[in-house]
Amino acid sequence: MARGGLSSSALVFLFLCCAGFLVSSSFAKTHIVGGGKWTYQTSPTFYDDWAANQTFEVNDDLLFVYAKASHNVWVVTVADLATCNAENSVEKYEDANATISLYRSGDFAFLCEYPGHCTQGMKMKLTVPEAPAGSPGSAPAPSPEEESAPAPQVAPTPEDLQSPPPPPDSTDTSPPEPSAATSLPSLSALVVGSLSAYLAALFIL
Ligand SMILES: *[C@@H]1O[C@H](CO)[C@@H](O)[C@H](O)[C@H]1NC(C)=O
Ligand SMILES: *[C@@H]1O[C@H](CO)[C@@H](O)[C@H](O)[C@H]1NC(C)=O
Ligand SMILES: [Cu+2]
Repeated sequence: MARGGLSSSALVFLFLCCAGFLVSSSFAKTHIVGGGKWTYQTSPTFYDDWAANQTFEVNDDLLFVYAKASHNVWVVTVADLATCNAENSVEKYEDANATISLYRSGDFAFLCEYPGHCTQGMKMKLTVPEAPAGSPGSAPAPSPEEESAPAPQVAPTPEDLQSPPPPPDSTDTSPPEPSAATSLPSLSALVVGSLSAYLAALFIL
């Protein structure tokens, strides 16, 4: 009994840490812009294309990876982005590896303000969809054909579905998929699961 105590509490600790990490990470994600570096691109839509492939939610973060004094990130309007006009920007990130919060739904536009960099592909616009109102009832079951969340983005292509489709009966035990669009069902399942595991472990102790 006493010998088993240590390993059981260690197990509970590990489990709670793990569950806490998953819960927090399912609330706000950090998207590494372009999947790597914020730098020159041959295609002027390189970062737009990357963004169109992401599932953004309000309060997610963007991480721009670049070295200070090589590039920067200035926040502009979509209209100014079209002409690479930085002069109206009031939000300017100059330090390395800028983290920028997508604190609201709607359009965001970013460019590198160094001369010529925007026209060499260092620009990006994206849209954060509105959070579904009354989330519990809004997006309980992911439909197999496409996401049901209101997403004014480009239509998903077949290649978008990189993970196997969810089982048709999505009741309790959906796996905590970090990139899944609907985090709420799996989140509550996770909370319930970790609570019951915790109680079970207490009982064993
Ligand atoms: C979007 O994601 C799919 C699946 O991972 C990938 O094949 C495709 O190249 C991506 N498109 C862009 C523009 O990144
Ligand atoms: C920025 O991020 C890159 C990639 O993670 C890392 O190699 C670099 O050291 C970071 N720079 C700073 C100043 O944190
Ligand atoms: Cu630049």
